[in-house]
Amino acid sequence: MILPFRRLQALFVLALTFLVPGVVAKPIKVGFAQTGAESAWRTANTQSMKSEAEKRGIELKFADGQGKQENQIRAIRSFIAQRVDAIVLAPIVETGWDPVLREAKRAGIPVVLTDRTIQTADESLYACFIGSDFYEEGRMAADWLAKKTGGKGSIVELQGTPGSAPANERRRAFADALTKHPGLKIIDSQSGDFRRSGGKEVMEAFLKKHGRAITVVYAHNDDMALGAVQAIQEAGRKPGTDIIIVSIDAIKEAIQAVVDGKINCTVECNPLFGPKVYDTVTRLLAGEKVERKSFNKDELFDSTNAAAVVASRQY
Ligand code: GZL
Repeated sequence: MILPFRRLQALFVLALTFLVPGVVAKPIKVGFAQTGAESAWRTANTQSMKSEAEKRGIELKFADGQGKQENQIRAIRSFIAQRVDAIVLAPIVETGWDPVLREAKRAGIPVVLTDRTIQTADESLYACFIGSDFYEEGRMAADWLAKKTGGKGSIVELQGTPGSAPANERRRAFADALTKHPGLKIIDSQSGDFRRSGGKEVMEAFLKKHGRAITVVYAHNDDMALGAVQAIQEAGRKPGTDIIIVSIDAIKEAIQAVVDGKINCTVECNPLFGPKVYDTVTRLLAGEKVERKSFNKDELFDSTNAAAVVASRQY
């Protein structure tokens, strides 16, 4: 296997640091293009990436995409110009990445996708994906709901960011699972963009439009679920009792809401994978082969287990 020049260069420096006393390895330089700061999950993910880089002495160039793909593309071009050793990308949406990832490939800079996946015909444009299995999360949420409701209910769905892998997969998985339960129907579905304010506003509109017909909320993330809790309370109804709420992320505030009976179930989507990302980057730069897809372990929290874990939750 012929390694690209930059990889050989990195290996040469690495060898030098072991063979020649006093020669110190230059820190790995990583460019990280984050989606934005739309939710508590995202804040925890950013914190994990920043604190772990600091702990390992990795020079992290951090770019906040502020919710826009063009900002992330601009950041990747800047990382290429700065000749970083590796690029980490949490792609806000699934499509439109090939041109800029081809530029990174031409520059010999490996790209690691974290958190969200992309759609591309050219699988060589990125080295690997590290994140959660969104389809499995949607399936777990639907199966839990079917058991909780005996397979009956009128559901309003709060979707995540349009075009994003988590929104697409969580919606598809939930709908697929519901085909086994004809008594469970999605009566309305709209994006709250993974934001608490978005969840509240969309839920207020749903309550005005459907009133007491709504018996279930399925939120693609906890921030929107917590916004919906607020809207339901302001409408004089009891979240978690009058309306069952099923969500995803398992942020600490949502698990506390499960303990308080305001949210009924949240499926974990662990954001604390900074260590796994940098382990993978280090192995890539050493010329090692890495797993193409590495899924984080996610579990489900409801009234049977939330109280036991809430105090120890790290995000
Ligand atoms: C999932 C992540 C989603 C979270 C949201 O891995 O992409 O984006 O579920 C976050 O909270 O905004």
